[in-house]
Amino acid sequence: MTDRVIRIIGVPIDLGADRRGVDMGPSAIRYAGLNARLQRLGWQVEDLGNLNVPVPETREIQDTHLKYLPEIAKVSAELTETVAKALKDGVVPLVLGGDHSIGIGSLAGIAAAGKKRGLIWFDTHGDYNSPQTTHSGNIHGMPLAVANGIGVRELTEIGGPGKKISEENTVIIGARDFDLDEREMLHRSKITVFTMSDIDQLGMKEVVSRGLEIAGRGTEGIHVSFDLDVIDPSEAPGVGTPVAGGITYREAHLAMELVAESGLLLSLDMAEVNPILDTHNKTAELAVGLICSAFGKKIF
Ligand code: 5AB
Ligand code: MN
Ligand code: MN
Ligand code: MN
Repeated sequence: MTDRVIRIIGVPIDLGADRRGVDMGPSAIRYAGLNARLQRLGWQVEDLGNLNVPVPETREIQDTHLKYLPEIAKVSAELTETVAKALKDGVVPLVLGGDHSIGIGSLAGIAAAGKKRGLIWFDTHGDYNSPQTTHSGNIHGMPLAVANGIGVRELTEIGGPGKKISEENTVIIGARDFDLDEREMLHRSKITVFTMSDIDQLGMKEVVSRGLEIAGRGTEGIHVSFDLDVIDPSEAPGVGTPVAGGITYREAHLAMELVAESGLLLSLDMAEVNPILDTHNKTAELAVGLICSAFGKKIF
């Protein structure tokens, strides 16, 4: 037996995205057998259930540059407290999305718990828009910027003032679709970006090794925020924002296996599973497989 505990926190939110359906992500991931499979790996699992999230039908969009801001700010604040408490309790938070606006609360919670952690953000997208640069007004395109202190105070000050990440220890892996101004802002930041082209040229093993070195340098460990849309839509059709040219099934697993081997992983988000667009829960099952790889599942 082990005293290692994973605390599951479901966040059934799709207010941050235009397309409906990712609010069902936590159910689909649990249905794919998450809890039992983690237990089989020797983990104790505490499932907190889901946070309370309003459905869009009961709300109105007030600001088209920041859709559902008050609702998302409220959910993010609750997630911040829940993640901070998990870390204070000495357990590993596993946050199930929901759209990727969950990254706001995860990262604020880690900061609120006083932890200096590196970050690896697996994503097709930069999620580095501000209310000024966004074309969509969707907050799931903003969480990394918010964590870096860019955006409105209703979001950036959740969990306290100041940046929630250290740019020098932040790495994006798998990027292939930026908005123009977002790209500019990322270039000006100290965040390291490994694009799909870097993965093609260097291979996933080298990219993740470099990413772990950067994220782990001088930190207590790392947080991984995994947006399923980083995987090619042929393998992960059920995602909020599918974009061709993503990483393969095996590259994704290799990445998580290397994360596990590093011993650095302290908390994890799985975001953007969309059961409406999925085929027979394939993407949710992939999400569970990746979570298991990240938490130490070995093939042999
Ligand atoms: B995701 C886009 N950059 O801001 C925007 O899935 C897409 O969490 C954001 O990475 C995608 O709307 C957000 C065009
Ligand atoms: Mn994302
Ligand atoms: Mn994405
Ligand atoms: Mn655009």
